[in-house]
Amino acid sequence: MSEIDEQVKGDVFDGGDAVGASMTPEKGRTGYVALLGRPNTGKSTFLNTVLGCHLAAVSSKPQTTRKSMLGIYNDRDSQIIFLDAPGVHPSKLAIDEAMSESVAKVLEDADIVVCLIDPTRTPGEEDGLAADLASTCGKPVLLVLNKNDVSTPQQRQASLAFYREKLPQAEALEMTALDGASAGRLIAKLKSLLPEELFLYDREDVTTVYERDIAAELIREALLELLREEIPHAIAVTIDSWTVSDTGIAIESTLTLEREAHKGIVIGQGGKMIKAIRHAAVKKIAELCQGAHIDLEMRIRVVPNWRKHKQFLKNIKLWE
Ligand SMILES: Nc1nc2c(ncn2[C@@H]2O[C@H](COP(=O)(O)OP(=O)(O)OP(=O)(O)O)[C@@H](O)[C@H]2O)c(=O)[nH]1
Ligand SMILES: [Mg+2]
Repeated sequence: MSEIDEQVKGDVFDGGDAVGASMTPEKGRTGYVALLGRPNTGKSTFLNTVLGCHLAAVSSKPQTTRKSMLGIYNDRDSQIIFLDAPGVHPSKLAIDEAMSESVAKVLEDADIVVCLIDPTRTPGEEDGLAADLASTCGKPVLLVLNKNDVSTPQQRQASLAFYREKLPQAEALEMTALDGASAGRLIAKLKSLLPEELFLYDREDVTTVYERDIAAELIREALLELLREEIPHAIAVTIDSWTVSDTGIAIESTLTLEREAHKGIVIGQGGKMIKAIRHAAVKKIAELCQGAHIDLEMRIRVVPNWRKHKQFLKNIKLWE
């Protein structure tokens, strides 16, 4: 089986047809919508809620999304192509620059920008950066105050006032991304703003990302859930092989750590931690792959300070 055959075998994206070559061209409200915001505002949560499946990694830690992900929302009369961007934050390392480039690309591709705000945190430097990008990208911007379930009216007012300084004309909405009905109101708003055009993707497509790349994200999600502080941020996950057979899917992956000292933490006493990580990751990947049996191998290697090396980031496709 060729590499390409292996990649398209997944149910998530039938990459058989080129974009625009759909066999059943249909028309409706459609366009590209960027999800912009500082880290941890709920961009990926919103994407998962509206797609009705767990494609994007979500965690309570900032900088969960490292690379933009495309998610396609389809309903009877619309197809909204969401671009989930990494959270906007200041650049310190090469990986931050790669993430900033990813955000810039998403804004370039967007017809409408949804700027997600987390009012539970007092606006700070990252909010300033997000507001700057939104106000200078030249695209229509919707300000969306997320986490309505846990924020106070005063917090929402303060956050809105902060963003309105740079985006005085932008329309604002409140939302709870964890709640389908609430997220649905943003969908309705977007539908009212998008033009009527031919759809670019098949109605069944949910994303253009291959299952193996989503699986790498889900392993990262398990790392973020189980490891403390900076450790998960200093790990890169790559999928080395993905073999589908009658008995299930065999996956070989590599966790690249930044320091030898992190090995012991990731493996844990008697291998307890790595077992827990594998268990959590297998559960998430099996769910993604419609309950298939998952045989997951995880190798560990150390590449000192890999987040500072542009060439390494290119090799693992974190820098396009
Ligand atoms: N209470 C509440 N929590 C939310 C809501 N939306 C997201 N969260 C939580 O906020 C945290 C961050 O969510 P993510 O979706 O990973 O945020 P993100 O904006 O994609 O973050 P980055 O990828 O780091 O930029 C997670 O713990 C979510 O469960 C919401 O509407 N209400
Ligand atoms: Mg995210």
